[in-house]
Amino acid sequence: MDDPLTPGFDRGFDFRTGFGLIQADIAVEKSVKPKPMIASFTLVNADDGTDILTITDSLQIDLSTLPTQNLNIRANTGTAPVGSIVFSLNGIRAVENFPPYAFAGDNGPGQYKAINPPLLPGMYFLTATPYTAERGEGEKGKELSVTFSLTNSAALAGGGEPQLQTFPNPVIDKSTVAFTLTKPGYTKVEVYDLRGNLVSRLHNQATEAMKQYRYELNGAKLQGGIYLVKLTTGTEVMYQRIYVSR
Ligand SMILES: [Ca+2]
Repeated sequence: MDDPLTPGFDRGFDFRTGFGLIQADIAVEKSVKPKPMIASFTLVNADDGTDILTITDSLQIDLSTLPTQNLNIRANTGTAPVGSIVFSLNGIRAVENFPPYAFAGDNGPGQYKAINPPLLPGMYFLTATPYTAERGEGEKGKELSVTFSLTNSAALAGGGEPQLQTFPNPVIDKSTVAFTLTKPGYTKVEVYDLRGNLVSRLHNQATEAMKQYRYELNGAKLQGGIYLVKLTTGTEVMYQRIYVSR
């Protein structure tokens, strides 16, 4: 009866029927404004913009079964308007102001950028928090957090190479050195300058396979220039060149 679509609906009080005193349904809708929320996460193919799968909590994803390693993660929102979404993936923060809301950004609907460097096997902690205004400002909505793990059964079966990454690179103040082995064993990860001087030893211990190890590299203590991150296992030596920017 208090429905503006009802024929003869009167916005004021109707002395004849007593109806239409206030538009109660509209008043309630206005006072209980829905908060922005994150409904789900989707792993997307950055090559062709298609959805691969929904990332649910505790999901284990085998990278070798995916159509591409160029991946991005989209946060899907509820029906309430969203001003921005703040992502955190293993502590790496990203803010998206425009849909689609993708961790690594996009050039418009279906044109996703790939997460770079690509995600290595390991455990991931993903949170997205919606806000009513841009840049993570305004009122905070309902966040969604999931934990998922990435594996690579093909690399494990093939005894593939260890993976070593430093990001961001160039290093300005703090960067993360991450690595994953395909075979377990005693492993060292060290940073050298170009004259071969040891600058930092990040890791020196028995190491599990298919587990991502991460270390913080404090570039603020280093002079600007080129350095080498050296990973040494029982059978392999691997280098990554990094640049410390001043
Ligand atoms: Ca976007």
